[in-house]
Amino acid sequence: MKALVVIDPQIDFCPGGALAVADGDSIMQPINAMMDAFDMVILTQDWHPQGHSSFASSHECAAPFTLTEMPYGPQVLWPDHCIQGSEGAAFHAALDTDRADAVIRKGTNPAVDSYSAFFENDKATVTGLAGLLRERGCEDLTMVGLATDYCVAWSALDGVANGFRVDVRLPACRAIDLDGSLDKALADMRAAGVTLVE
Ligand code: VGL
Ligand code: ZN
Repeated sequence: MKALVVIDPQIDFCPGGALAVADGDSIMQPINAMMDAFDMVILTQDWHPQGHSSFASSHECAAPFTLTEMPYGPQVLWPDHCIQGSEGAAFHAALDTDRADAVIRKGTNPAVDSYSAFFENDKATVTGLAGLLRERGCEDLTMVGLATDYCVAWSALDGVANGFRVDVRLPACRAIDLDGSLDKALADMRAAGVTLVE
């Protein structure tokens, strides 16, 4: 059984959004075209409460895209984005969401960010996705979405760590690329046994 895991295909990560990823909207149609080849389609949705601790605006004198230290490790501070119920948190209109078997929302704990579809950034709190996939007999995961170097990479690495076979289809991903983060993410995924498909 094969699942397509579509990471954060949301308005705020597309041009014009609060944390826009260059060309992010261009992956929606290619992702739609992939869906029929899979037994399951999972969507993740970044879903933060107002005042989330990953927002620069929640910290005094902190600029977006700078680093801070959280109890669970280093954390990039982001512009406010994907606020629960906001327009920017909605799925991009060009994505065919009807085919989705499940939607995993993440980043809801105000104190902990959550890049990965499996774990919050504390590496301890689970989303339940691994259990869902295992119970459905799914062992092969294909990941696409936004952003390659953050939520896609962290999800792919945690997928492999959870014992799934994972490939990432790079033409259906787009990156933020902050200070070399894309090269690092690609190297980390390769080293962990994620198959990168050009
Ligand atoms: C993401 C930064 C903050 C992502 C989510 O989807 O890659 N990046 N929240
Ligand atoms: Zn976020």
